[in-house]
Amino acid sequence: MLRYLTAGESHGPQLTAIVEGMPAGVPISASAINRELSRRQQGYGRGGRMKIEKDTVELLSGVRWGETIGSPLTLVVMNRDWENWHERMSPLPEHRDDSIAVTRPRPGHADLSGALKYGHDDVRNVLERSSARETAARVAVGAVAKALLGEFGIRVGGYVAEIGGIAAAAPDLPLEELWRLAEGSELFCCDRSVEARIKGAIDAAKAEGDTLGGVFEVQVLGTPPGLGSYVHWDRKLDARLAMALMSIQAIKGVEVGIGFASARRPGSLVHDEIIRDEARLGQGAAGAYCRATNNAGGIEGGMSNGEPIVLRAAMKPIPTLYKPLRSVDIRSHEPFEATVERSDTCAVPAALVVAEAVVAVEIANAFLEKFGGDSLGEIRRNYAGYLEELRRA
Ligand code: EPS
Repeated sequence: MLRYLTAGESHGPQLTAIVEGMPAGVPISASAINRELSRRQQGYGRGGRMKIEKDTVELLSGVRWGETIGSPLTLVVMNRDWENWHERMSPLPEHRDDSIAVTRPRPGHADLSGALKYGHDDVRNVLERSSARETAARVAVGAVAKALLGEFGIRVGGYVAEIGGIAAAAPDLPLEELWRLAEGSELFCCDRSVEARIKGAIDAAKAEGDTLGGVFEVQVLGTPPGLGSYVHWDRKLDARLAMALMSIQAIKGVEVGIGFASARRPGSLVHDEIIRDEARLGQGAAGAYCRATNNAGGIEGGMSNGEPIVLRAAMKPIPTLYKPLRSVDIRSHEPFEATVERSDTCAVPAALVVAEAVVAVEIANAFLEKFGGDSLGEIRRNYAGYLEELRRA
């Protein structure tokens, strides 16, 4: 089983992730991880903090001479902004300074519930960890998972489908071409014709002190049928993927395949007919069974069915606004209207990169559950045996 923990505050010295369960022999390069970290920092609509940070990973354990050795990996991403926060985020009691306490919770953030839950009267103790800065650590972990999946021809990618209510349609092209189109876009979307409109909407939101959310789609190509299981609720692949996506800061909804639209159609227009295509034997992982459509988004009964896995997620607008929303000071109990923390106007493209990472981790975990071994070679043997069975099925 692949599992990980992250630690670190947004303005603390560093983010740390420990990844346990990676088999030995998987090639890992810091540059591949850094590529993902850099993607997460991009996207039109980011704020001032991204000009300070230049995220790169340090591999402190579990990798030797470019390959995993089976022991836990330690991944570290330093916070450059820490330079400006040494005393304000110091672990030392002599640096306590009550005059800098944050007492004004922002609507939409973890601020108020977090302060009530942990008994804090300084909201900074909440917002430092609830901040989406933590997602840099998850993207580093996701890059490791992508490296493992890549050894078996499984690829994870995606694009932004909508920002601020403006849809960016994906042309009818193979998914990997759509990923390439998205890669060349500042908005990570595949429809150049709406880019100027979306950027204009982000600029207008920024000028008004407002923020914008959106929708993105993540796809997984090359999964064999049978990842996850129908036998128990917490083994269902769709449930695990939905949890992973919902765990990303600001995500409010997840769909698998056509998702909510399936509730509005009769069954005959939802379920994907099963066909056989002998020409597919020997190509990729799926065997000869395939589907006429992919409304299920590649998952039926909590298991992958061999079609591309298709997930969509909705991100709310970032709640740190320059435009005032009503709130109440937690010490004076007085209402107030304005609170300003530096913020992004739109982080939907960044959230897509985080989503790819958390999806890659869940798929890698399900893959290791089914084919797991202690080394890449052992997993390859297990996987080859299953593919052989699929070819005969
Ligand atoms: C965030 C607030 C901003 C964002 C941050 C997430 O940080 P700051 O308060 O330092 O300006 O920049 O995102 C990141 C630091 C990042 O790496 O994505 C928040 O409140 O969630």
